[in-house]
Amino acid sequence: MAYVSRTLQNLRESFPAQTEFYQAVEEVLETLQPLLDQNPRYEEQNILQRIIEPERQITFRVTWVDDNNTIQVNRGYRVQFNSALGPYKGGLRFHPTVNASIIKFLGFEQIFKNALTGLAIGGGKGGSNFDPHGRSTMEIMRFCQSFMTELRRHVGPTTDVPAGDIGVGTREIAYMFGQYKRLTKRFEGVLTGKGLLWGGSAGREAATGHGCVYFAENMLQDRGESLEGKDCLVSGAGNVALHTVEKLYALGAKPITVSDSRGTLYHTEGVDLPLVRALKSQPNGSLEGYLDDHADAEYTPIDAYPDDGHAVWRYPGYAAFPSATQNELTRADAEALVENGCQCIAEGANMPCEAEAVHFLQETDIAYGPGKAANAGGVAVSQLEMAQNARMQAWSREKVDERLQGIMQEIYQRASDTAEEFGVPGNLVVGGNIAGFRRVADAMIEQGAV
Ligand code: NDP
Ligand code: 2IT
Repeated sequence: MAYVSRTLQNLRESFPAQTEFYQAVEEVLETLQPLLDQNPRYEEQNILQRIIEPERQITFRVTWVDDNNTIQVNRGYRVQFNSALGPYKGGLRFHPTVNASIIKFLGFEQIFKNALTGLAIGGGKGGSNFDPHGRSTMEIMRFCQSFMTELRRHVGPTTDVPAGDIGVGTREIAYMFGQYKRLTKRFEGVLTGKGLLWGGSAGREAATGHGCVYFAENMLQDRGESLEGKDCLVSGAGNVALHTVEKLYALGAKPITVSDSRGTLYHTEGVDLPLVRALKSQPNGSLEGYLDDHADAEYTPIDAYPDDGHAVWRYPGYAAFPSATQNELTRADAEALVENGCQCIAEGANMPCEAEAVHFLQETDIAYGPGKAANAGGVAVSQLEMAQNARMQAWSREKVDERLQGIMQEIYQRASDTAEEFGVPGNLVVGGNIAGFRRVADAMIEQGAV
């Protein structure tokens, strides 16, 4: 049996319940055949089996006391997936759906995304099944402190440097940093996404969303197009989504949707960003309240398409920015987007398109920027934060933004040139995967069987 199918079959048999992890691995491996054919040493060195096996996986108990003095228990994770290119780097997710499959899929994607940035960072991911929704600030603080009490044994500025992801923003990073410092007596760059007063980088919070829009502009520029004056569909209403909306406005585009775990908001005039921010900054804030200020907007509850798909992708728009979560865009959604004239999809979220949607999109001539390339701006600016911390410097917002624009352009160029090299011009799934994989695999081979 061929190397790729053998590896996938082994993986499926080893972890039959880890469907998201399997999906992420299959999506990468199924694009590598032309590279493997060209370079038999990847099989000789058994790189596929080595690269899908995390170097280390840590699971731990997180015990904390809630506001009713009840003892709560959650599960904590850190998967240190691959350190061929640098210290493990990747976010922490706090969401009730977090399990080993989710963290492994995110860690696996992170390896190739980080490699594509061209920077010296390995891949890792972590988090907990803790649900921050409806929790008080004090509960969040106690949870973060307990989480870091264990995590600190495994992280460090040249070992493993976590950051945010779903449910983890500047506030959570701050509480974890405080606890790390208390336990270790070390004020150092062990986390990124820190506050600007204590070692954070200007522009990190906005970097994923802004970078994703820059990536879309790069794809479109090559086709003689741009986002200016165009209607855009954005899903999610968190860090990535709202900074995407912000940058779209800055470039003269019109974002007409946002969404969250309860529903989709559509406003043909363009979403009112300050109002969305105000609604979402309330504990458990809902987008439905938007209609009180804008009666001409439309709100659709999340379960409007119970069988297949999501309301947000059924509106006509020139470009789509899935920025909420994995598998939020089905094949039926992708078909609807294309049918309605969508020309560009840039993934702010990790693996937002189901496998069938990815396959379908590659057969169309839509400009499709997979997450490993399009949302790499966040982790890239995280690495700039590490560099600033190491030199005890703080760069201006303008300098960071300039670097971010340059990095997003380089990522696009790398993915696009590699697609061309392997005879599939414009296919950034193939180009991105091969370019990222080749860098990691070559470093692994040089470092020997470790
Ligand atoms: P946030 O927690 O700030 O926002 C997440 C948003 O997505 C919220 O609006 C949330 O809804 C919604 N959402 C989460 N889970 C679901 C779900 N199961 N169904 C529907 N909606 C959901 O997270 P981020 O913006 O940081 O992350 C969004 C995506 O971007 C994730 O895929 C993440 O992995 C990816 N990403 C993030 C980076 C970063 O720097 N933060 C970097 C690269 C990628 P609600 O408000 O109701 O909870
Ligand atoms: O998915 C991602 O790239 C992130 N959540 C950001 C990782 C980081 O270390 O900044």
